[in-house]
Amino acid sequence: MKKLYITTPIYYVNDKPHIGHAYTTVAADVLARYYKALGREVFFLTGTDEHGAKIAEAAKAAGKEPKAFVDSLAPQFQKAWENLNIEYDQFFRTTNPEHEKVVQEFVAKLKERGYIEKRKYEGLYCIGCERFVQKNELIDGKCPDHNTEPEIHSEENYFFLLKRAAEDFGLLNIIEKDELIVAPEGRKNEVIGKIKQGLDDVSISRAGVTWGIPFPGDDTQTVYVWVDALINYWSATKIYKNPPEWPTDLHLMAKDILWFHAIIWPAMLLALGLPLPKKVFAHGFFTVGGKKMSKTVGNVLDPNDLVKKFGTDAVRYALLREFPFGEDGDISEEKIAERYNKDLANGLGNLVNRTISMMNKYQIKLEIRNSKLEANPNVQIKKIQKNIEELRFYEALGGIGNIINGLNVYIDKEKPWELAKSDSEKLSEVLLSVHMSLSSLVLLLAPFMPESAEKMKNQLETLKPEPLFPRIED
Ligand code: ME8
Repeated sequence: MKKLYITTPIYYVNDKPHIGHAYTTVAADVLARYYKALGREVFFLTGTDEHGAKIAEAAKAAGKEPKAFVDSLAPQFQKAWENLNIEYDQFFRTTNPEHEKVVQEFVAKLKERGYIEKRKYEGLYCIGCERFVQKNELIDGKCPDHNTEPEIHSEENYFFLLKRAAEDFGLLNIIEKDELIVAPEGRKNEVIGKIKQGLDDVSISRAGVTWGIPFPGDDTQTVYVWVDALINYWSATKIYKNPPEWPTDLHLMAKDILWFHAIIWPAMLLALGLPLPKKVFAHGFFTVGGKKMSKTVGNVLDPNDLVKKFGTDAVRYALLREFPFGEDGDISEEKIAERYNKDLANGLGNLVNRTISMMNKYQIKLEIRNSKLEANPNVQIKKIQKNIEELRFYEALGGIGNIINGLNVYIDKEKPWELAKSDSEKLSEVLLSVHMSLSSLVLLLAPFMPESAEKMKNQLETLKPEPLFPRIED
């Protein structure tokens, strides 16, 4: 079977990583780990987007040359992913010289096939978004995402003939028929609606930006950073020793960049006669403490700080348990702390601890029983697996939470401490069935909380209890 090829966006290195980047990356890691545990080979790609005006400006503001600047930032992403226990297969950097070659070849082929044309263009450009914006997207003359006024850019550029490519290859039909799955359903409908409104061709070179890959055949221009960035997914199949096989199975991202992944990228691939990604999934955008994350507001959450406070697994868990993956939501340190105490310390941690402690106290030996287990969660497990496979992480964790609560209630109902006085047979059965259910939960928890699941497994095997998630006071 083909290696499952999963990607996150490659993040801009104009600043250090924040919790928004962590969100997508953790989700991708959960999926990758889930499939690996099932024995499937997986290639999980993440990385950094290092060219373009936005990065050049940030470098200038930091008083550094762009290359030195990106070289200092890319490792910060790698470090953050290490702290979050992200098991990616390759970390892609767009300044990799081998990638530059692939991009030039890719663009040159688009030109050869007649999908690139030189045109004069004037428009409003938002550097924060790294794209031309339309007047009707602005609020009080400013980009709503970046709260800055776009600049007027007037230059001769090379254009990718998006409209022609989409029409020639029937992109609309491809998306409607799920030959390229755009998910969730609501996003698919948005994309279809936008295609039906009509597509504009895309300027794919920049005359004024020197920090980029020289445009093939015209080194007065550089390749538009978004084109350079999207090609990373293809490039990865060319430049590594143990490469994944094209096409990608899943591109994960937030809704902010779905347009690039669901329209522009597939259209470029179609124009080159390359197979399309199987699925593009756009999750929601979250605010922090009710506000859009921004330096000015001062609510940008650093994943490293959160890991220090709550531990790797609690951060991974809390991110995906706060609101459904496809929807917008809100997150904050307080919410993570609450989740931690409620679900992890009082819920899971307490359940594991009390079960093992009672097994020790009442000297219950570990043995496999054929008895009908009242607390057997098999049916729920199937449902949870399906939820993970369909990227419903929130619901999957909700299902796990229900099993945990169910087991706690089961113990309270059966009262092992009373059975110990009257019915030792039943006592063993109750505790062993909880123990067995917990053992099967380990497999489901492992993709979300790899370290804790491992600890839990060891404790269940050795019957040596230790608090998994000590309560956080304050
Ligand atoms: O767009 N909520 O990079 P970027 C949820 N370099 N997810 C969030 C988020 C939030 N508040 N903020 C950021 C780029 N993200 C390009 C991508 S790919 C070929 C090039 C996550 O650093 C989410 O995955 O702006 C979003 O799509 C991505 O970070 C944008 O990262």
